[in-house]
Amino acid sequence: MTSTDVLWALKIVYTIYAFSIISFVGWFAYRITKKPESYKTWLTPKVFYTYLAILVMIGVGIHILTYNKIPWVAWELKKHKIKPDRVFNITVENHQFILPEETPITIKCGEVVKFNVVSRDLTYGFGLFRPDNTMVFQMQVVPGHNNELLWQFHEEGSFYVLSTEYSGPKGARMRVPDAFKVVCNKNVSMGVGR
Ligand SMILES: [Cu+2]
Repeated sequence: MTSTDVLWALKIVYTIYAFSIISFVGWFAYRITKKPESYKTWLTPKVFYTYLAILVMIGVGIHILTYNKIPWVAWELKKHKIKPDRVFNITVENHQFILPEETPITIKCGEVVKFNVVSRDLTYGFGLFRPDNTMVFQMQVVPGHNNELLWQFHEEGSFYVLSTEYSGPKGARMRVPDAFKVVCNKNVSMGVGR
């Protein structure tokens, strides 16, 4: 499954789910505006709570079934067991990303890299994007914490960094063009060159 397929599936699933929840609110509005004498309805408390229970089960179910489809969640779940090949310590301050090396920073295909992003003031986002503006991954950068993300690149190209979290009007300009460059050596990826 590609990320485009995943996005489509998620859009459909969550649209249906959102409408189910809206119908729940609709039920409440219907009940509250009705005159007490006309209270005979098939929508009894029993039906109401059964529907609520089903919604909760579906909601939890969607998360359990899809967590593996979101590209960075699998890494998130096993990252404590993985030793990265390279670590990039990135600082964010005054609406600016401070990268540890001169850009573009070159990464090899297959290398496990850890992005550790620390904010000195606001909550930001750390997102990595392809030149066609599709997203590779993103995470929230909360001040006072080590915000870590593990990644292994399998695609060659140049990637830019953009904050994915609202941090005031200046946040929209938090873009580092060509921040990372991924180089895939065909021999290495075929297991010959090492
Ligand atoms: Cu969620």
